[in-house]
Amino acid sequence: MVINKVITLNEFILETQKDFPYASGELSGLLGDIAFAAKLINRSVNKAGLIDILGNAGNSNIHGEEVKKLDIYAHEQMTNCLRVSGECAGIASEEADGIVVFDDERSRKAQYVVCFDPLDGSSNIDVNISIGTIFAIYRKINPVGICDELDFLQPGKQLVAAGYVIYGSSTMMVYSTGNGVNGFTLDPSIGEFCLSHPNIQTPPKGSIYSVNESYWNKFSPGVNNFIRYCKDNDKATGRPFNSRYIGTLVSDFHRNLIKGGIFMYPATTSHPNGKLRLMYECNPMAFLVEKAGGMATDGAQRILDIQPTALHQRSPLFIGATDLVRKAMEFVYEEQYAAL
Ligand code: AHM
Repeated sequence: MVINKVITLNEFILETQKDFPYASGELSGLLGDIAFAAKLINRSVNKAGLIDILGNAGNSNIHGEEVKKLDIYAHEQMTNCLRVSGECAGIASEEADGIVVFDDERSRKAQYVVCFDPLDGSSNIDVNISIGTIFAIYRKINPVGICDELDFLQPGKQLVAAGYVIYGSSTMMVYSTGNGVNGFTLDPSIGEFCLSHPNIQTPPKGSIYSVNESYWNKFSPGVNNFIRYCKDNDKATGRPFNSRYIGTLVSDFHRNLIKGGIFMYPATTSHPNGKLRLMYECNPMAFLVEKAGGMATDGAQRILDIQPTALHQRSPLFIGATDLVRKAMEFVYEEQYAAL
């Protein structure tokens, strides 16, 4: 009989973080706090159809988008778990206009700040399609005193850790502290995330493309030419590629990470900077994909090199298997050169 040892997330964090350069236990604690918040969010997501938590909260978030009750709940759970931990100096969330500074005695000494999208893909909540939570952890620039906005406005290459939780057919947390990407599936019977996807590497060659094609008349010709390339017949490269689009970044990204593909949310004529947020959508996913052997660009530069200037700034995003992202860039650059 083969008995596989189950490694829980907490065991894994403790084991891997002890060699971390700044090991003080703070980062381990933070990851544990985020996992705990995710369990609370997961509990509510699973009950979404049962209790009166579905539907609009009756107001808009700071971007003028419809806010669901679960968005607010998820934001509060993440914020509260991080606030009481004393390991986080402050947060930036999609659901908060500015940063939230934790000003109690312990948090003032904390070395990390966290950016998060508490519930990504919220328009999919009502229709029982998978959604997620995305997080990005930075070290404070100035170790002394309370945090300020500059502690958050760091390029993604400065990230200490990033990850996401996907509330799908099972609930999974996938994260990296810079050394490998690991996935943990929540076992509801014991309430623990257990290591299920060690050392995730994304296939270098992808065969899936994910983009909201309904914007085709708002994309640049280069993007449309790449989409056409994906649809063309070509035995040698295995085309046409499969088109898959869920409309939840976490879910589209997760599938492509495992199976190999490209996700795109390019600039459109109505959204010249794309739709997705740099700080808590593009950066954490770019960090993960690079650690898993893939790449991420905004069409002009590596996502992780972008110097942010505003908490909620948007960025175009091309992310996934290296061969497909490079191929997409060939079409984008061709268009740019043709315009010179
Ligand atoms: P949200 O913050 O309102 O959930 O929006 C973000 C989501 C992403 O998860 C997803 O990739 C994208 O919006 C889908 O947008 P669209 O419906 O324009 O294709």
